[in-house]
Amino acid sequence: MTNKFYITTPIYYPSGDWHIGHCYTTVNCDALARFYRLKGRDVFFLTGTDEHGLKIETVAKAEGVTPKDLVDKRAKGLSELFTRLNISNDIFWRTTDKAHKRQVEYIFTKLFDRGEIYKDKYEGLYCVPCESYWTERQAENKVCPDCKRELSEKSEEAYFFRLSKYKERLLDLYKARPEFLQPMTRQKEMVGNYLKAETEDLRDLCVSRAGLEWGIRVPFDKEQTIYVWIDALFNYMTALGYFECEAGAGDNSVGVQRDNSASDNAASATASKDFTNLKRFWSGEVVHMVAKEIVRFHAIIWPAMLMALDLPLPKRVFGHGWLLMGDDKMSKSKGNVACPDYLIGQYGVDAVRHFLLAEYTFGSDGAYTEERLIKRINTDLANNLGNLVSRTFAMAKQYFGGKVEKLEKEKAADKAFIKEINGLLGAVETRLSAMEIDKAVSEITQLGDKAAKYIDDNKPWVLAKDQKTKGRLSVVLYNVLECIRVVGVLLQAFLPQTADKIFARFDNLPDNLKTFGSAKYGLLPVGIATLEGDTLFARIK
Ligand code: ME8
Repeated sequence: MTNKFYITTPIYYPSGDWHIGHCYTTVNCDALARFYRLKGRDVFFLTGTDEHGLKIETVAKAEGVTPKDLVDKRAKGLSELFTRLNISNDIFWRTTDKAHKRQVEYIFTKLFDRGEIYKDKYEGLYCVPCESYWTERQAENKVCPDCKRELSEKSEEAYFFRLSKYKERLLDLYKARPEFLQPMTRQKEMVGNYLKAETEDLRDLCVSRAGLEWGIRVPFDKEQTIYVWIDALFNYMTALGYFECEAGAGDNSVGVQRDNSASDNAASATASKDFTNLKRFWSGEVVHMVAKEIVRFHAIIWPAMLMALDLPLPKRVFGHGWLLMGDDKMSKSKGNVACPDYLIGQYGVDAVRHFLLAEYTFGSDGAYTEERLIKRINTDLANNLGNLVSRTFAMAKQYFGGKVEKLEKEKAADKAFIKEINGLLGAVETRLSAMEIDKAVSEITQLGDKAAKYIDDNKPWVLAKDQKTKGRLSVVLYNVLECIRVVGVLLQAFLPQTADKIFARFDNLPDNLKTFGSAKYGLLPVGIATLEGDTLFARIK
């Protein structure tokens, strides 16, 4: 398996307030990025903003600012929100970046030169908010199949991409590499609705708009602006500087400043990456995480464009479900959103992260309510994890003066519990490779439950009553402390702040006992001090 792992969120439209839907995808990608980094893989994690198009122009006009001012402000807001959420992205990529623009112009010209793009006249039904054309058959009652808003008639000269040509190759792709598009339900939707639709054939795609100010112009026809989705999809490669040499930037590096903010048009990136080698991430394991409404763009249009350029395809597109408000998708254009900053302020970063990771079956829709969030925090974090840590460290203090002890060997009766501790990393990894992110997290909370049961079964408070069972008492506590340390090791991928708080309860825990290699029983040194600390998660009333 390749060591390079490149994971992307969609690049988000800065056309409205950011909400927990955007955080949902990003936190889940963050868990994967962190997990594989801790596994020792070379990871690149992209998120960012998709800043061109009519929608942005319209919002800017309504707010009385320039599109550039609008996107600068909103991109900064999102990048700062992600910092507050402890997102470990390596880059915050923006499509108004000069390096992106230069590469998109180059790609469009190359597709035209290859005959993959041609000029023609377009007449059809258009959805302004989604920036998509629909046919009469697709759009019943002239309503957009995606956002359910009214479509308008539009006729224009435009450039077209020969999408229809790729129908068979896309079907072959799904057949040969079923992992390319997951979950399988999305694959069935793509085949049934677009690739083998009973009603009509896959049609060529209109890839430019006349008279749109805010976008990247077609380099050889300045009246035309490149369709925002083409501009946006290629961000996954322009961020790696993939076309920089060919586009004439003169070297193989990303043509961006590398500071850590998105305040101007700089991309944020971690200083440790070897930037001259970024391009190579495209030949590693590439995973695009998106929600289901944009699967069509990522699993049909995107691979077809890559095929047209004879470029390697991503390994996997995963289309997760929606957070709903009632029965409706939570969405900025509908305004029915939950505000991440309010939730972070109210419940804390890791509580919000945990909710977004654990509450919903990854891949399916789920309704959002604050009550659900509170219940999830109380069950998994306050009652399970928080309680386990408080109880165990309190007993270590009470019975052994705050020191790790192990006065005898473990017994045969401990084997099952130790096996669970040793199996945690593997169980989590298996879940993650199947994109069962919620289940990966529940492997950890389930181990917390097992530890609580182990304590109840072994009754340390009874063992403590008799000097003769002090040795056994030390083993029982040692086993649970080891379980907590191993849980901390795994939590670094999901709840990094909580992992640090757990580690801080052991005095000067060596760094080598925080690595994935140390996620096994028996490494915690005897004699290390156990410290007092605040409750990890308070119960919410
Ligand atoms: O589509 N539930 O941007 P966008 C779950 N710019 N996820 C949600 C969500 C919800 N209710 N609401 C939003 C775009 N998301 C394009 C993408 S990519 C080349 C261009 C998340 O701001 C989810 O990841 O509309 C969804 O696909 C994305 O935000 C849509 O973001």
